Amino acid sequence: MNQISVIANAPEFTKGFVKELRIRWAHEEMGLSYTEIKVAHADLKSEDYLKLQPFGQVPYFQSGDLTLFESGAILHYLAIKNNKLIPNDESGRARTMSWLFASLNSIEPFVAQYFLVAKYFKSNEPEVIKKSFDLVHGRLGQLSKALNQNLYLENEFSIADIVMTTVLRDAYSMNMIEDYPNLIQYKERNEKRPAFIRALNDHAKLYGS
Ligand SMILES: N[C@@H](CCC(=O)N[C@@H](CS)C(=O)NCC(=O)O)C(=O)O
Repeated sequence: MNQISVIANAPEFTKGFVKELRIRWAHEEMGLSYTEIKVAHADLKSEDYLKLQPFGQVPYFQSGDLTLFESGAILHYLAIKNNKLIPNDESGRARTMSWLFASLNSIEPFVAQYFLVAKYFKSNEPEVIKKSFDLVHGRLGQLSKALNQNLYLENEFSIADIVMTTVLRDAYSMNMIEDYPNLIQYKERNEKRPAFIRALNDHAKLYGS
C-alpha cells in the first residue's frame, strides 16, 4: 500500500494548500489507494523524519522499500509506474516534463517568494513587495500566453497540470491571477475534476472540516 506523509496539525493558513494534496490528487486520478502517515508539525524537523524527507517537509511517499520526497519526483514516479497522467509518446512525455519543471521551478518559487515577503514576513518595504509582485505577474502573463485557450499544458491532463493548478490556487488565494481569465478558467476546470474534489475532501477531513 502506498503511504503519504501529511501534517497532522498544519498551520491554519496552509489548510487546503499543503503539497501532499498533489499526491492525493494523483492517487485519486489513477484509482490508487493510499494511507496517510500523520506527522505532528513539531516533529517535521526530528532526526527520524529528516531521514525520510531531508528538508523536514511533507510530503514524503513510501511504497514497499522505496521512499521518495519532492512532490514533482513523486508524481513522476507514479506517472511512469502506472502509465497514467503522462502521454504515451516520448515527445509528449518530454514536453510534460518541461511543464512539470516550469510549474515547480519557473512559477512556484516566485509565488512563494511573494507570499513570504508580503504575507508571512510582512515586509515594511513597499518597493520590495512591488518588485516581488511584478516578478510573479511577469511569469503569470507568460504562462497565460503560452496556455492560450488550451485545456491543458499538454494535449491531455497530466501530472504537470496537477502541479500547475496547485500553484495557481496559491496565486489565486493572493488575488494574483485576476488579470488572466484563461488561467482562472484552467484552474477552475481542474478543480472541478472529481479526483481533485475527493483529494481536497480527504485533506480537509484531516482537520475535521
Ligand atoms: N519542494 C517540496 C516542498 C514541500 C513543502 O513546501 N511542504 C510544506 C507544506 S506545503 C512543509 O512541509 N512545510 C513545513 C516546513 O517547511 O517546515 C515539494 O514539492 O514536495
